[in-house]
Formats: sequence, C-alpha cells, structure tokens
Amino acid sequence: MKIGRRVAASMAGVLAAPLLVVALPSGTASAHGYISSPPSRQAQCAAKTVSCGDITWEPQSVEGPKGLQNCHGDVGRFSELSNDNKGWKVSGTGRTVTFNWVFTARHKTSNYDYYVNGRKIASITGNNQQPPATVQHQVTLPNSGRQKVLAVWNIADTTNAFYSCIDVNAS
Ligand SMILES: [Cu+2]
Repeated sequence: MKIGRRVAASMAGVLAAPLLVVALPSGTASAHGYISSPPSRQAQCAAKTVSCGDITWEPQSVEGPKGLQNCHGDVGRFSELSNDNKGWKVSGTGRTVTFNWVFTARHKTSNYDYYVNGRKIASITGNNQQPPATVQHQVTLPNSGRQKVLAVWNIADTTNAFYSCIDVNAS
C-alpha cells in the first residue's frame, strides 16, 4: 500500500507538470500577432526581405500602450520599424485591401483600427472575443497612391495594443 501511494503521488506530479507548461503562455508576453499580408514591415523583417534587428525573430511582439501612432509601439529595440527610409517593399494594391492578421496568442479583442496619416479609416469590432488564428479585414482606402497604413489590434484583456505598418501603393 505504501509503495502504491508513493507511485500515485509521483504520478500526480508527472500529470501536474504539463498543466503548468500549458498555463504559462497566456501569462507571458512572448507571443501575440501582426499583419502578414500585404507584408507589414515586421513581416518583411521576419522574411528577411529587409535586414532588421531583434524584430526579425518576433514580428508578433510589437506591443505597446493603446493609442500610439507609430509603427514600433514605443518599443525601443524595434524603433527601426518607424524608419520610413529603410527600404520597405511597397505592395501594389487596389483601393480595397484585404489585411491578414496572424495571431500567435489569441487575445480577446476589443477592436482593430486602421489609420493613414493619423486619420482613422476603419474600425472593426472584435466583439470582446478570442479571434481565430488568422483574421482578414477588407478595408477601403480613402485615397489612391503610395501610403503607409497603421493597423492596430486593441486587445481586451490588457491595456495594450499591437502595431503593424503596411506600405502600399493603391491604384
Ligand atoms: Cu500576447
């Protein structure tokens, strides 16, 4: 009986360990989301289309307080994302663009906002729900031509948001 109990206790320890591992990601700030298509600035870094620093390895991590209007979410080590002269590839699009978000952590979502030159051009509710692994939005740009779209994922479970800039030339 004593041995049996000891085996049962050690089994419980073995079973508990994987639960702890599973519980960790939701509490850490290592994985979140970004726009993969048209290729955002951080997606171009990750694809090595453009040579970048730390962002190369974690394009999903451009996280900052809500309400910012820059491409790097005020994260100093990602500041090159806000450099308009870094040679970002510009995607040719129509006036209506399908933006594809990729989430590595599916935070409950307040909404998604899109800006051009500080002007909000679209806002799409997240219904305070957890999104699927990818989400597509069709956004119509008010003007044609070369422009930088700032896409913001406002999550519902913290005060933060995630930022992605996409360079497009809309015809
Ligand atoms: Cu996250």
